[in-house]
Amino acid sequence: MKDELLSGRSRRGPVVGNRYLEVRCDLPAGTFSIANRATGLPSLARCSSVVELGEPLSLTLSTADAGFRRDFDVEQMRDEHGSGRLLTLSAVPAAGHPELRLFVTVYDEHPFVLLQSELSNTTGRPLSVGSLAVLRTASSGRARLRMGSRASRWRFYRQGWQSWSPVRSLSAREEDLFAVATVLGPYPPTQQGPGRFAAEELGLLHDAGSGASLLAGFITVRDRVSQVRLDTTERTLEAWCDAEGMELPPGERLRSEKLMLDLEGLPLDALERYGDALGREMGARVPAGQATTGWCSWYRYFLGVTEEDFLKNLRFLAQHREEFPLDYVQLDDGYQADIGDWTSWNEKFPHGPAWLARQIRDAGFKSGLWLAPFMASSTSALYRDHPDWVVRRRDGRPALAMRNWEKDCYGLDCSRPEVLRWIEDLFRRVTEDWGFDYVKVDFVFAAAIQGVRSDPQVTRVQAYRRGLEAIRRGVGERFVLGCGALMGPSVGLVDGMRIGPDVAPTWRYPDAPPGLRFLDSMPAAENSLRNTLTRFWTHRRLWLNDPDCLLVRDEATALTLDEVRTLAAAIGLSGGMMLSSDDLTALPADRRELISLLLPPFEETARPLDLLGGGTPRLFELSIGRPFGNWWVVGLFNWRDRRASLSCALPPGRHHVYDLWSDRYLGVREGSLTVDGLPAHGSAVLAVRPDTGMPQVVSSTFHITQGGIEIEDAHYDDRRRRLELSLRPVVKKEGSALIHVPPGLRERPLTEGPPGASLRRRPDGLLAVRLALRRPTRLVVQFEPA
Ligand code: 9PG
Repeated sequence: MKDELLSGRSRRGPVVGNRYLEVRCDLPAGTFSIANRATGLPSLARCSSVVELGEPLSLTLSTADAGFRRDFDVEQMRDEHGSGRLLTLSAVPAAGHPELRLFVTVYDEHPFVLLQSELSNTTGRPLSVGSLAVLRTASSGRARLRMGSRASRWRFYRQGWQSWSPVRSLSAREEDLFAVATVLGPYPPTQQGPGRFAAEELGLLHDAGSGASLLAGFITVRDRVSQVRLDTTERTLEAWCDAEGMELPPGERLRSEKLMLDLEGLPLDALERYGDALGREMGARVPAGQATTGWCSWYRYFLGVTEEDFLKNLRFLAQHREEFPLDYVQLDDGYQADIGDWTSWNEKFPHGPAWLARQIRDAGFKSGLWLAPFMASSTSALYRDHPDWVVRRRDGRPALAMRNWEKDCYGLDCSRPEVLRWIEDLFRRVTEDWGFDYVKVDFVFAAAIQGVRSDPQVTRVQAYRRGLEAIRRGVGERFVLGCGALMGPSVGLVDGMRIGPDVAPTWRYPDAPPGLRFLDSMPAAENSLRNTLTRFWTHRRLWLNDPDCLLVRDEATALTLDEVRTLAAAIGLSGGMMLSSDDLTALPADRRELISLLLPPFEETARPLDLLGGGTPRLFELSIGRPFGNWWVVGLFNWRDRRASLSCALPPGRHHVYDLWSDRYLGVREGSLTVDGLPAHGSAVLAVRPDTGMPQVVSSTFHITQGGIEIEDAHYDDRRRRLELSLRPVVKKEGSALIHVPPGLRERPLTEGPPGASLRRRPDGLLAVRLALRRPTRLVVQFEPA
């Protein structure tokens, strides 16, 4: 059996593989090598699995240690990812030491391999376990990590700890992103120097020279803080799980999280495969249908929000339901007596929670409420009454989770059953007694901070998940939006997830002290936008992405119209949640239209084509396929502080290109395209459609997708020289279908269309059919020889 399941067997040990990759074991050496089968790159040679043990043994155990007796086994397997083979390598040491095991799964149909390590305490005494490094590549000689070219051609995309952690790719010349503990990263940052990176849960290395990609990511994150560490100067990679010095009793086993190594092809595809696998393993909750929409009080009223501000917007929404058919109306921070005291509402909300939720319901919307349920401020009644409920430092003092609201805030100790009961009861009260349908649970990273918890056998990630599970028990199937929330550990427990730093009515964070290293994560439109693009792959795989609110106002803002449009373009093309956060009563008509242009959210997701290029991606491409035709909507973003020209490659063939923001027809293009003079922080939203040589739609201005929702059918009947369109109403009612008419034809007056529809030739030659789309509409344009 063993032999049949092997792909081969070398003199030194078993080999398993599939058509994409190969894993070769060297039993005498205790190492394994993994490489792409077709190209040999990436190549990770002579890897080992390593465990760090704490007191009393204080030693590093590696599968490659001398003195081990090593063996292997192979079996056929099948799990949620598919069928394949499981290779088990065991390293059995001399008496008195624990055993190490490595599980290697190769699937028949996937270009990735899964690795998981296990420590068995066969010593007869308790062990303390520091960490489990599932994978450590060779640190010297020819066996070091190979991608094909010099490390100067490498770029590393790295996942961040939580919602607000900045995410982008970095070159070997750059320093790692600065993830200040306790908020943005799991540990106090260390000064590592350029080219040394520690990614949370997932890192993707791409070699621009060879085109090779290597994704290393944990597809379970239920128990341990897990990192992928890359050193481009040493050319080493390590995938590592923190065991927090926990005790492993004699006879028991401890496993690492499951690591995926993907060695194939295009970086964006690899990220999507990783998201799919993580979602499958962790049981992702992904609400079906269009992404959630709503209105949120925070980015207009901030802490000053009053009941009257809120009701004013609620009334406006009720009166303009057609224009703003939003699902939820959500109250954010500012109602509570203190952080932790969620059931005492302050004097700005005289009627209290149940009354407010009822107003929202009665107005015909679902109601949402913000809470920071895992935090307690030093001044709160919660902390006064339960000082023992917070995570502590070793010296016994409460550990600071964060300073905010001009207060010291602590993290709740979710290893305590009484804390979990309090959380569950709180959320049952919020939903069942008060009547809220949606909760935004914010600053939840606070449950996972480093520190001492009452149950020393509960890890940071386990405590965090127990807290989220308690929320879930309290709210049932209602919508939970995670915010300030850990990435992997939240999968399966939240429905929606904030995937970036806060947006703000300013482009860049204004008064940063010089040298502030976490500028990338401060509230600013620019920072929020970056992650909307770079975390595209989590949407609908792990949850619904919340790219944060759309701000379109022209009062109480420093954003220019170009910046507002850029925000709308990124949110709209992302397909993510669409939450508005303006004083709606103060919006002029042209700004209101920017909200309706994004409604309903499109069900597919754009991809940042240059994610592994430098800086923030400039190309965000949505591909739309319909029975009547395929097209692309391409967001082109100018992140620079001055006017710039931006280019993008086009698919093969001739294409009509139209830019929605400038209302410009760019003509028929082939090969590539340059948009000149994009304003600072501005964007273009290009509809790119293959040229049919016949009359055809080049854009529709009712929705950001330029036809993705409103065009049900479009075809040209060559024999009768008729262009026939079936349109269905969307939220924006007034707009145009823009039609290209090839030379030799001219239009006749409209034969079929809604009353009031008009035909006009634009100076650029496009035929504009202006119409109001209030019901399903058929439009027929008749042509004749010119
Ligand atoms: C309410 C807000 C909004 C917002 C959340 C969160 O100091 N900080 O690092 C910090 C980060 C984020 C933040 C506030 C402070 O915003 O993302 O949508 O709900 O809380 O206080």
